[in-house]
Amino acid sequence: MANTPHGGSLKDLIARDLPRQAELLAEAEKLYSIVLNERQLCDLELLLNGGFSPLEGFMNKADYESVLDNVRLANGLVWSMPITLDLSEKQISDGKLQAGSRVALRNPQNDGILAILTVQDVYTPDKKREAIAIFGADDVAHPAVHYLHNVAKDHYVGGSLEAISLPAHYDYVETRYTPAELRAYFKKLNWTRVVAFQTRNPMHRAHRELTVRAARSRQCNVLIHPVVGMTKPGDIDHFTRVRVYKAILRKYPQGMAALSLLPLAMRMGGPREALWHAIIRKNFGCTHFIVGRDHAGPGKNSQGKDFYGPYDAQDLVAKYKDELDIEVVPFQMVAYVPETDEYIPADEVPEGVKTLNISGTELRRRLRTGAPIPDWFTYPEVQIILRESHPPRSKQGFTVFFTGYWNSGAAEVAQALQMSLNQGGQRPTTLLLGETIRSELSSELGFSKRDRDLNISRIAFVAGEITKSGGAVIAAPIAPYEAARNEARKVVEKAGAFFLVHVATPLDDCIKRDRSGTYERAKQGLIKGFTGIDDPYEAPEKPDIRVDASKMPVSQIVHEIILLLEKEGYIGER
Ligand code: PPS
Repeated sequence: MANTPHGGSLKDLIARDLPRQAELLAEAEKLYSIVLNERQLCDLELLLNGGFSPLEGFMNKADYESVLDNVRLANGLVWSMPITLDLSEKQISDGKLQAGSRVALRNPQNDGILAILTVQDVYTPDKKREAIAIFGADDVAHPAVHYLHNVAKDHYVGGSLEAISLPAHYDYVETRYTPAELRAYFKKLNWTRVVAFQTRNPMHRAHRELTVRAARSRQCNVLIHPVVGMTKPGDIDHFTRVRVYKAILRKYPQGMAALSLLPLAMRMGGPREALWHAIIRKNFGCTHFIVGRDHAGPGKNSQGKDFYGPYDAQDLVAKYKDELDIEVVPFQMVAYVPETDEYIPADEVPEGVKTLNISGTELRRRLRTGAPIPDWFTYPEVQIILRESHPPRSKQGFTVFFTGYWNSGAAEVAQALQMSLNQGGQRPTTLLLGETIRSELSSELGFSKRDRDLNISRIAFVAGEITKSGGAVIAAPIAPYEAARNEARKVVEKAGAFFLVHVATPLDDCIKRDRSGTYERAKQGLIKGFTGIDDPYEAPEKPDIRVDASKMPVSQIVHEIILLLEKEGYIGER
């Protein structure tokens, strides 16, 4: 038998409201509607499918206050995390929202209607108080406190939900189970004791070992229950992680473990989050839950100290143990002992015995540089998956972005650089010369500041997409404005490396070298707003390379760029 849901019954609003679906949808189409953000969408999904039982809607003021002050709902049931719907003043006045209003909630991905909320109350939270009560400090270094102050709107709207539809998913659909589905799955498998493992990271040998140890100690089956909603910014994307979990699953004895994805928006709330996670797992039918060291820890605060102690989460769940009805299995990380080639709990390592570990930072470094990752740390299958989505720099894309006066020599250098890179043949190379872009992408644009900025942002968009796909981009517009260049860097750096090369050939030399008479026509006013003549050029403050094509031959400039790319690991050994 799967565990009893928190509060006694599963609040599967989808199942409850299914008979009225058509009627609710017809009503919702006429109501004022709110398009949820990504976090609200995650919360809604778990409210609708019963993952947040006994909640049947977003918290009203009484429940919210009680959760803040007492770690309980107003009815006394243990609950640790506010589940609130934050709205702006404008949304509240546009929708004339007050007790009794009915509002449609829409999916931001496709605008589809998911639910109707019947408003109980509209209230204004004291965000500082919430930050301190829930996360322990009003410090925006904490991602959820940052969210609270910078993303969450000013008012909360409490109310009950009627379900119309769950958000559709298109990835790993076969591994997404609602609480009801997971309970049915456990029943089918005859699993009566299930220990859930929460994770937002790839799993390695150590995690396999600690989950098997937990299962052994409590005679359980294992549910790998990773969060695929929202995790800590900077985490490895869930697409990669799920491939890893699927590979890890094959490392458990046949029939011991299962995988289900949890569309939760984590808050990184340490102790309170651990309690919340335990309640959620109870709702998914699990009887046991592993709470590790520094569970859902957000890292360092703005003073450089950890927000929570390593065992705060375990201590808080222990405090509510009698009311939780899910057995928490506290676990320290296991450590690898090379001498015996085994993993044992870190606190059981005898004194003087050497252990090995690879930190997350060190793993990322090895992935970035292509340095070997030992088999004792992770399975070869996992390593292959991680390397596919984190290719070493020699396989990543990059953009070399030139800027300089017209006729500075940048175009010649750009073309020569393309030849040189093509000769190496490590990746496809795209040359985006000013004239090509002007004729292919920006033919309707002129040379006002606005048009030039738009031109550069189009180049940046294309460069970013190609860089993301592993190509090399060489772009050579005039790009006279620092802000537009900085913006281009930001866009491209989301996808890979960006190198700014300033071809700082003095204007006089650019004019002297001009055999087409373009500068002459600009001087005569036949071309208006020409860069350097009657339009500004802002030299970049911090280019990665600055060269003067009137003093250095093209081949030497190219070589300087090649040396930089080699030093940064983008070209060279393959
Ligand atoms: S920008 O500022 O980066 O958007 O400029 P860019 O796209 O590189 O455009 C440079 C080409 O446009 C011709 N041209 C002008 N340049 C600067 N100012 C004005 N007013 C202007 N009018 C036309 C310039 O000669 C470059 O042409 P190509 O064909 O590339 O040599």
